[in-house]
Amino acid sequence: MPQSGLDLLAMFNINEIRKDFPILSRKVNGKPLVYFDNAATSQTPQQVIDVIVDYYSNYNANIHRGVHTLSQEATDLYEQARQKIQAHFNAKHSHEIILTSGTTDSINLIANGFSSLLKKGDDVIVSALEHHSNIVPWQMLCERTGASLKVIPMNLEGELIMSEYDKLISKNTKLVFVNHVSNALGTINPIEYIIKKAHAVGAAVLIDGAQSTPHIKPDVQDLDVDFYVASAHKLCGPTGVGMLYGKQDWLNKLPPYQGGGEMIAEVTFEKTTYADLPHKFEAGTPNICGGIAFGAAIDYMNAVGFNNIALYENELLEYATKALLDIEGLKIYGTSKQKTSVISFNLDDIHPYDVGTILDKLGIAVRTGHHCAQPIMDFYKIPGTVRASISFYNTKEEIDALVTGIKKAKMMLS
Ligand code: C6P
Repeated sequence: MPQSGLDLLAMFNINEIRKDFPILSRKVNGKPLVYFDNAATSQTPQQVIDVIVDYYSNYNANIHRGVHTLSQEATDLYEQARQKIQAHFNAKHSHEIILTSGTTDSINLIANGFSSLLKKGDDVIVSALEHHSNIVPWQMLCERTGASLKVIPMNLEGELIMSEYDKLISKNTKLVFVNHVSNALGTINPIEYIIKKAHAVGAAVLIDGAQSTPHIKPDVQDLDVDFYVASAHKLCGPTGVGMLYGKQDWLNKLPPYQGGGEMIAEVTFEKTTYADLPHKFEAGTPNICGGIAFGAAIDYMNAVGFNNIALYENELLEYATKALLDIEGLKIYGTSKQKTSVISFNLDDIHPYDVGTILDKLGIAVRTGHHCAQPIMDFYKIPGTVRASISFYNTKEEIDALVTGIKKAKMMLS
């Protein structure tokens, strides 16, 4: 029988979930840690920490190289992780999943690959809501090739203006790259529409899923997206590992990114031939433990359940938005109805850094500044914001602590 939202929420036992995260019981500056910097990096459950310890205690070896037992066991675990990632994103083939060092690395891999495919007169389209990681590699690509970078503008709510996108897209458009969710504002972008429109003119689409994957389970086949990228550390996995999904045809067409061990079929001084996918894009010894732990993090998130996560985080988002807006002088940036649990705000004309520093003294971790999304701050003509990014292991009591902390900061700084 299908479960209603309420049934699912009843099954979501926040006290049990919090027990999975050892760091949540530590103190910071003598106060219980309240961690609201989840969009920068998420915390790690014991189930993932155990996998990391188990790897170094029992399996540590290089992969795809050794005939010995340890190497074969480590290889099996690493390839099983790839299959977990494939299943999670619903990629057709496991070799369409390239393990990288993170979102930034994945985007650079694609931007580098397109160097030989673009020329003067071609357009590539980015959005006003991007993280620097999804701007700078493409600017560098345009400098190398002579292609032009066009920008989908945003409105005051922090949403992309699709009628402007319709005007930008043309037969010259070769590539469109937007994030699924904005890291600075939490806006969920209409990627289905963006992908359809791009494909109608024959352009490829890369979706930056760094901020969507902690909240949403994307189906890359259903989306019909060409490239989808993410970082493990935003979804309860370790830092230094991430993924690139690419359609098989595109990955076969693009040249390798880096040369080195394991990405080759045969090497002579006259000529090198490259390995098949996915190894063609995985030069050198990878982050083996990180990849295996990424698989464990995906298992963990799926055990919690993405429906549960969305329902619970949405409840926290509504609760927090209402409570924060009751604070006089507090302004929230990013007010789209389609958003994840990210709240960016400023308090009167107080500098975000000062608010963040006082919150830290109270044990509350938020991010302050431009969040690696300077064009968004320029749009609002502000130096930055305070960003509270909420995860499924946060509580209403922690939001109450944040509200009390902000009121205290306002009193001290006004
Ligand atoms: N945003 C934040 O605090 P890496 O660093 O490669 O794992 O991810 C880069 C990246 C790319 N795109 C988006 C939308 C992102 O949010 C990030 C990382 C963090 O918002 C750290 S700057």
